[in-house]
Amino acid sequence: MKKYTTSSHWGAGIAEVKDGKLLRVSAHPLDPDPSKINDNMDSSLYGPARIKRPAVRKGYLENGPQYQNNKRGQEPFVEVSWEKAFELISEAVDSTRKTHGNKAIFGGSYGWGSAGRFHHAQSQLKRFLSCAGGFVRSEGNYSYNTALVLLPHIVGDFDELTSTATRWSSIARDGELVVMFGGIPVKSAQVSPGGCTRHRLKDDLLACRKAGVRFVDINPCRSDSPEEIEAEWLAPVPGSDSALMLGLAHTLLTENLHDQAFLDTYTVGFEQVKTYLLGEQDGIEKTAEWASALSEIPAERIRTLAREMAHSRTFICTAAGVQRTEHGEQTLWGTITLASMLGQIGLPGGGYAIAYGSDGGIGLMNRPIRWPAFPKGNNPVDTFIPVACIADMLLNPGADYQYNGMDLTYPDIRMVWWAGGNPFHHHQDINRLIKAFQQPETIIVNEINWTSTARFADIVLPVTTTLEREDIGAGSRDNSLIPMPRVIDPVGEARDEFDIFTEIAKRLGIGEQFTGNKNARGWLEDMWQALKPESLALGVELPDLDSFLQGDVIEFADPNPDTILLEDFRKDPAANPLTTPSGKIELYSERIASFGYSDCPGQFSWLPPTESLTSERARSFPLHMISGQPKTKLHSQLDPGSYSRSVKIEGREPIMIHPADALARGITDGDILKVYNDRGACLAGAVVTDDIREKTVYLCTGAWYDPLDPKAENSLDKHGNPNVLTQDKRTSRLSQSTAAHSALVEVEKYEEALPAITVFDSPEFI
Ligand SMILES: Nc1nc2c(c(=O)[nH]1)N[C@H]1C(S)=C(S)[C@@H](COP(=O)(O)OP(=O)(O)OC[C@H]3O[C@@H](n4cnc5c(=O)[nH]c(N)nc54)[C@H](O)[C@@H]3O)O[C@H]1N2
Ligand SMILES: Nc1nc2c(c(=O)[nH]1)N[C@H]1C(S)=C(S)[C@@H](COP(=O)(O)OP(=O)(O)OC[C@H]3O[C@@H](n4cnc5c(=O)[nH]c(N)nc54)[C@H](O)[C@@H]3O)O[C@H]1N2
Ligand SMILES: [Mo]
Repeated sequence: MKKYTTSSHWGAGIAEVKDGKLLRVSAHPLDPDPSKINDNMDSSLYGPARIKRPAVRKGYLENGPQYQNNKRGQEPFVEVSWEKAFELISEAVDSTRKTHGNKAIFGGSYGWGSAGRFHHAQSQLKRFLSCAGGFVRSEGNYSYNTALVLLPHIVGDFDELTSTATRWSSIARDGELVVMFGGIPVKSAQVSPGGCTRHRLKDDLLACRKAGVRFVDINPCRSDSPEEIEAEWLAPVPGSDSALMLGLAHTLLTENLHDQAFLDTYTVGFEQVKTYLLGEQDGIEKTAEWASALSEIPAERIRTLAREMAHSRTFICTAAGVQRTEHGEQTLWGTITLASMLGQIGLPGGGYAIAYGSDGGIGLMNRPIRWPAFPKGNNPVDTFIPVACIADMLLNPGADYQYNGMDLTYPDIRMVWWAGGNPFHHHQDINRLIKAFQQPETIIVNEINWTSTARFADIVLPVTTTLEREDIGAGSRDNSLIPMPRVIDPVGEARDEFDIFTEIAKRLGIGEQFTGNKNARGWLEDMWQALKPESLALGVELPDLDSFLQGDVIEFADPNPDTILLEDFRKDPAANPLTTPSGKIELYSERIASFGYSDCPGQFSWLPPTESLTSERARSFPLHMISGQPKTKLHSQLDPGSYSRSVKIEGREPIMIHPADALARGITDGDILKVYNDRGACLAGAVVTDDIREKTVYLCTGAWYDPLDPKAENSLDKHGNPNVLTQDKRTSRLSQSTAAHSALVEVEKYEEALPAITVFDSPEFI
């Protein structure tokens, strides 16, 4: 047996290979808290869902491209040679750009793909499409998009702020109280884009607890935060965090517990906050009682918590998931407003953080240098969409919409090419997405597996996994270089994306432009050489590329172990102004106010959600569904793997439900439920537990969409994909982010014979 170090988004691992076959990927010995997601690797690598050969949808092969009313997802596929696939694709790219221009090609291709600096699927596709004349791109992400758009207006660039996030070590040393909106899901921090060598969050949290730091977890679900931190659990109505924050702020104000000196020196707009809290703007005073009615947290606890926060060194952390709700911008503006009133921003152990726990790096580690990347080239097309507008764009060509102060128009898309993402995993309201996916003339998907997205394509290209190609691994917030040697031969006829795009580029006469006259090894060599001088300056002498690939991780020193967010700004705000219009924290933003968006006014506000337990709609669908990240996989990746399957109930994704809600519906633990609303329905396996608040259910994302009848409209999903239930509505016109966590459903026991899961088999071929 041979062992090789390798990397994935869930960390460095050891690939164990015998007779050319992967036996398993085991934990890296340096990792104190390795991810079990690795346990899926061997079982999903060779399964029937693996794409073995290029394939074309029958109707597309017979009739060619057609605009609108396609039958994607309903027809069998025909396996073809690579040569035939290249020919069809070259024709489609060329005719699309000649007839409709390059702005008819959508290459947004959102998704996580795999670790590795060179074989990054999205970069490969984007470079190719740029060379071919350009494409419509997407902006932002599904993760923390409101932060990406809102924060530059009110405090600064989000990526900059996360790379200077206060370290947990600072909280252990100087903090007393951590108030967590959305908890601190250690399962989420097992994942880090590009990988990491050590998973640190659990140890860092335990160190805080040992040092006497107290935790309050404001979260409809208890079990997402580790038990060992002994957090007090407050379970609000999902989507009510902004109301709760206003109630806390009202207590701080009316009991004179706010730090007026901090507010005067470092912020603008507190006067507006004050008038809003006191009800002078809308006639509603945002008292603890008012907040309690919306959040169901007792008013007295809201008041005492506000006092505890004012009298302690307090750190507020808001999980990314909390902004993935209607008006999600407000939960972040609220976090910053509250932290400003406490006046501890920039002090050790105090202040705030956004998206701690969403990533194994934030607040824990940083990269020592900017790792090299495969250059995407210059895209000559400047049309883009906010990433979550994909279905809106495909369904409404030519329609006007607003985004971050801009008036934009949706392009008329004729060709979609996806590489490294799974929109049938990540997008909301899959039944609407299915309609959107019938619009374009051609859809091409590069994939490892027969995901639902691949099943809704015209041309499907099988690509290699990280274990079948060589690469340089490095996490975007990690301090190590991780070798990624090729450890097995490609499965079936799978090819590397670089190789695929090289072939198509040649046919379009842009071969040299795409390859830069280098093969994959040549690119890797150049990237490796580029790392050498900077590494040397940090005291690390890199070996040659071959020795690295056959060797082990190379760790650098932590570049900024003592970071405290906005420390310099606090010390000298005149010398270190923020990048906001005023140079200060903007509790009222004239710029945002000037956009005139009723769904995102110029200051932190409570905007009642249309889908929540306090909305009218709860009469028809009385349970709030949260759809967070799955512990056993990364999104939809490795869903056919053994660890992912081990938690399923009769093959269905588990759904958490409170004992009272279960009892009222005659449901017992282990029952299969039909989860439904007016957008769709899916099956899921009941986990009856008081770790979830009443009237709330929790169905993780990640189960591959598996329709009972692909030809029926709004078919039942047999497997448990929450996105057949979520709404395809944005947080606001400001950021146009996903509001996935705002969804109401009803559940009932599924009494019919259980249909078999078929999405893990290959589709029908003729
Ligand atoms: N309801 C609900 N929906 C959500 C969320 C939620 O909280 N609730 N969360 C959202 C968030 S935060 C995110 S980031 C998204 C994630 O959504 P995605 O990033 O789209 O999900 P993944 O399953 O990671 O999809 C990656 C795909 O790339 C494929 N892949 C891996 N490596 C390669 C490669 O080298 N080449 C190619 N061509 N393909 C490759 C994998 O097989 C997989 O199908 O989901 C979002 N959706
Ligand atoms: N194992 C694993 N780890 C992952 C991923 C994965 O797929 N699997 N995905 C990665 C990605 S792309 C991302 S963006 C991050 C996301 O990381 P997070 O955003 O931290 O994860 P989520 O599970 O979406 O939500 C976080 C918490 O918000 C809580 N929550 C939901 N709605 C509300 C609400 O209305 N109020 C309050 N107070 N809490 C609420 C949920 O109960 C959950 O505990 O995770 C990353 N890590
Ligand atoms: Mo994400």
